[in-house]
Amino acid sequence: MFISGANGLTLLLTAATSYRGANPATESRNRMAVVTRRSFPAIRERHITDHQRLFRRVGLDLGAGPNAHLPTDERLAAVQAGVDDPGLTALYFQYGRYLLMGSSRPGDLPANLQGLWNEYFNAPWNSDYHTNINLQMNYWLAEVANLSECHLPLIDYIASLVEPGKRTARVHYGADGFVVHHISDIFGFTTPADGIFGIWPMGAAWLCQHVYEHYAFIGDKSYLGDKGYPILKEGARFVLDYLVEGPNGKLVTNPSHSPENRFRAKDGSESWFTYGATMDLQIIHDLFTNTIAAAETLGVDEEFRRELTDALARLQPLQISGKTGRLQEWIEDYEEPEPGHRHISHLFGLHPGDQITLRGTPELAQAARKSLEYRLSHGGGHTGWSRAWIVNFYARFEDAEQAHKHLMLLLQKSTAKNLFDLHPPFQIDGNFGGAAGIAEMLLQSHAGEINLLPALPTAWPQGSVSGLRARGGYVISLLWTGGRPTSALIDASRSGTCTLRAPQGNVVTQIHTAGKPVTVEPTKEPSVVRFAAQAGKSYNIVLDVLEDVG
Ligand code: FUC
Repeated sequence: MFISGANGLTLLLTAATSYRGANPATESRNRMAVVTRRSFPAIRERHITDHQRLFRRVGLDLGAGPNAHLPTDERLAAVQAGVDDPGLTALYFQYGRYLLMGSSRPGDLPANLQGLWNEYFNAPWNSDYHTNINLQMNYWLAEVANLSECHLPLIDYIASLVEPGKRTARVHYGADGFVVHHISDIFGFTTPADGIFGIWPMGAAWLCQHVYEHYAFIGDKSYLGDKGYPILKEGARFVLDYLVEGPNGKLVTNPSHSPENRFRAKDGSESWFTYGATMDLQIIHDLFTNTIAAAETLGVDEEFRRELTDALARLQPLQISGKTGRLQEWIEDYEEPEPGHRHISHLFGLHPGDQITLRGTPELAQAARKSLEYRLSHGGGHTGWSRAWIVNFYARFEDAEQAHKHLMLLLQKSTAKNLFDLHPPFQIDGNFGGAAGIAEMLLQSHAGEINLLPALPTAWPQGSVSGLRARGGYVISLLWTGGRPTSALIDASRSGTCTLRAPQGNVVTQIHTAGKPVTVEPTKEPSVVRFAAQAGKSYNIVLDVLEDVG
C-alpha cells in the first residue's frame, strides 16, 4: 500500500479471539462495522472520555521536580544518575494506574506478566499467570488507587479456576474445595508444574485475598454473597482438608515449601520441602480470617465458621528464631543457601497480609524487619517485583526513608526507558507493585484504622493526593506542607465507626461535615481518634502538630 500527498492517516484495526466461543473473523468484522460508522474525532473523544472517567479519580502531586520539562527517558536517566525528582515518582504512580486501566477492564482477562504488552511469540514464562507473587502483585494497586472495577477481571479469573481447581484438589490430594499451584492459565491449568517446587498448593488460598479485599474496600454485600463468598468457601475447604496435625499437635501444611526457596537441612543437604512453611501459615490465617468475616457479614454457615475458627486456633503459630531474632521462614530454624533470595515469602503476613502489624504484633514486626534486613544484606531485591515488594514492606514498617530508598532503587536499577518494570526482562508486576508501594506510603487501612501519611519521606516535603480509597468504603484526599499534614478530606460511602491515625507527631484537632463540627472520640493514643461516619457525607479533618495542642 502506498499513500502520498496525505497529511494524516487513520488506520482502524479490530481483533478478536475464539476464547469465549466467538468466530474471530465474524467478530472482528462486526466490530469494524461499528467503528467505521464513527468519525475519527468521535472515536478519539470516546476514548478520552472513557480514560478520564477512571484516570481523574486520583491526583498525586509530589512537587514538579527539577526536570519536569524533560522527556521521561531523560528524567529517568537523571534519577539514575542520582537526581531527586519527586515529579517522576508521581508520574510512575499514575503510570501504574494507567497500565492497569489499559490491561484490566471488566469483562476482559486479567493483566498477565506483561500486562498485555507482550512482544514475543515465546514470551518469558509464557506471559502467563504466576500465582506465587506475580499475578497478585499486579492487583495490589487496584482498590487503593480507585480502580476497583479493574480488579474484576482478576476476580472473574479466580472464579474460572474454581471448577478445574476442584478437580485437581480431588485427583491430587483427595481433598474438597479448589486448589491452584504456582502457575495457572486461562484454560484452567491448576495442577503442579515446573519441577518439584510446583508442589505449592497455596495459589488459590492467596488469590482469595483479592476476592475479599474487593469487598473490604467497596462493601458491596451482594457481590460478597453472590460471587465472593462462594469462592472463599471453596478456597478454605481445600485448606481445611489439606491441613494435618504436626508433631506438636498444631495444624500444618504438608508437604510444604516457601516459594522457590530452599534450605539446608541439619545433615547439610539442601531441600525445598518441609511441613508448615511460614508463608502457608500466614496465607491460611488470612484466608480463614476473611472467610469467617465474610460468612458473619452474610449471616451464613455457622457450622463451617466454627470449623474455621477451631482450625485457626490450632494453626501452627509463627516463630521467631532464638538464634537470630528473625522471623523463621520454615518450621525449623534452617540455614539458607541463598539468603538474598528474591521471594520474601515469610513476610506475607506483613504485606499483603495483615497478621503482622507494627502496633498489634510488635515482636513479630521486629522479627520481620530483621528478616528483611538480612535478605537485603545478601543482595535481596534484585528483580523489579522483589524491589517493589520491599517498598511495601518498609511502608508497613512506617519507615519512610527506607521505603523511599527502595523506590528510588526500583527506578534506578529495574526500570526501562519507557518506565516499564524490568525483572529483567520486562515484567509488569514491579510497575503495579511499585505504584502500590507509593500509595502504601501515603495511606494505609489494613490494621482496622485509616493511617494518614504513614511513611512520608523527607524527599516529598510538600504535596497532595486525592481520591485514594481505604477499606471500609472511604475515599481520602490529603494535603501536606513542610513535611506536615495540614488537612484531609474523607468521603464516606458507608456508615460506620471511622478510626483515624494522624501521622507521627500530629493529632486530629477537629472534624467537620457540611460546616458543622463532628463529635470526635479520643482514644488512649493522642494521635488516634474515632468518629461515626455516615454514608454519603464528607468530613474535613483538621490536623496539627502534637506539641501545639493543649
Ligand atoms: C516467579 C519468580 C520469578 C519470575 C516468575 C515469572 O516464579 O520467582 O522471578 O518473576 O515468577
